[in-house]
Amino acid sequence: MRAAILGMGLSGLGALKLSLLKGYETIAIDKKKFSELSKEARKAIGKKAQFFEESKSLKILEDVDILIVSPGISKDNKVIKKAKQLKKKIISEIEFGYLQCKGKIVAITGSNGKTTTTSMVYSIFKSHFKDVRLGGNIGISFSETVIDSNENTIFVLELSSFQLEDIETFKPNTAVLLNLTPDHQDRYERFEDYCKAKINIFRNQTRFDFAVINRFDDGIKRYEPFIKAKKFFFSSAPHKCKGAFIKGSAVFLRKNSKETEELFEIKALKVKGPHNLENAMAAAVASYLNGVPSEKIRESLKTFSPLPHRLEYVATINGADFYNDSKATNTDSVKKALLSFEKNVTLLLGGKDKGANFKELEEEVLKRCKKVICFGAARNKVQKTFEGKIKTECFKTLKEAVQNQIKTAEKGDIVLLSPACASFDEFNNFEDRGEKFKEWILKGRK
Ligand code: UMA
Ligand code: ADP
Repeated sequence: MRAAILGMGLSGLGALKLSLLKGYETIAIDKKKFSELSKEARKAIGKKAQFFEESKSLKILEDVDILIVSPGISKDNKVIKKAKQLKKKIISEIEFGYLQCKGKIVAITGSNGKTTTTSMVYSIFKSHFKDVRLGGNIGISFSETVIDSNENTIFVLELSSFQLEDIETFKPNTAVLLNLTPDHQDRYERFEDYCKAKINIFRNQTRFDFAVINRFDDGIKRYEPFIKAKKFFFSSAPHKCKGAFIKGSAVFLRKNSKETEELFEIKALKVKGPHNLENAMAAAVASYLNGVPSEKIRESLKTFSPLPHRLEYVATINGADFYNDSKATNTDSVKKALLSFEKNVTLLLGGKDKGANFKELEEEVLKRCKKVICFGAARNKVQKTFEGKIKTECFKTLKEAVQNQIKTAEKGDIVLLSPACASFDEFNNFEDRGEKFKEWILKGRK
């Protein structure tokens, strides 16, 4: 078997290691030069695999049996086009990992809350199962986690729309869909195309599998009839379906029409906001369906701390609380951040526009904010949206915007970086943006 792997980032590297382990003759391809690849990628390729720069790889494709593609690579890529022309089998890295995987899979997707919910499920599972692996869009390639696994391994996977787009046989035993709201408008022409990619998570499931679904998400509703797996729901709004619901101050699980069981006290959660409560409900249902006892679900959720860059409290300066929500790169996550505060919010919006419609934020902004700070490459588009409706201020960089807030924020203010944009205009990624934001604030506090 001769496998070519396109993209030598995290996914490609995982696929390369797995391919070599299977004894395949392996060819690594990337648009970068060999010397520009990560140290780990260069080491893994070593003498065991061949490496070709993208532009020089077209000829070698004639002799390969399969092309394994990384999720971030566009369908217009010339290697993919050539492989198609040659009628070669093209599969995604997730599919490749799945073909070698013997264990049970819990896969989590949605527009927002994936990393939080996946981390919750992982921490619950670790309290109960021996061999649990975390992977997918969370920064660890699925293929890499498959190495050394067996039929007793349980995989907890965060999956993006990019990773679900091209699956063929991938079938999680439990699939969780948190919500469907606009994101990645720069990759998908229509919202429907993006939704279809996400819904693929249920595609190969049968009635012996489980689907865990948000009961009242407008985006999800129309796809529900196509789901063949056993459906369990969650919602903070009242419902009578099987799954997680709220009664009084606690979350309960309805197992069937007769039997319910208390899962956890809402107050016991350390994570903030109604969206995080729903993430915890989804994680609890997925855990119950996989046989974790409710005491262990309760204990793990109680100790689960908010992840960095997701509505993360940073510091209080002159009585104003500063929050880092750098991971909020679409309008729905910003809406959820705003819903977590009553009033007096100074909202920092901007960065690299992903094609968002900032007008979607208007209702909550007008209800809860005292001003909008527009920064970065998208600052003019943000300002145009809110000008004349609420006070706006404009800064070329996030640093200038933050330094101004450190000087001017008043007691009782909530200064919230929840940008609704990607970070790449000024930063390497959302983590870099969040770390710098925190650093400037902590320095400014002294
Ligand atoms: N490359 C080419 N040709 C191209 C384009 C890229 O050779 O035309 C090469 C690049 O030079 C680079 C590699 O491909 O070496 C990058 O591949 P990739 O973009 O697929 O990224 P990976 O490093 O493999 O990381 C991917 C996910 N990234 C994307 O989907 C963009 C990671 O999610 C994931 O953690 C990782 O696989 C392991 O599963 C990150 C992400 O940003 C967190 N995801 C997006 C999001 O959350 O919004 C979807
Ligand atoms: P993802 O991995 O889907 O990007 P994260 O858990 O990293 O999700 O959170 C990303 C952003 O979305 C953060 O700003 C977070 O506060 C917000 N968020 C988390 N859960 C939800 C949810 N269920 N609905 C909407 N926004 C959410």
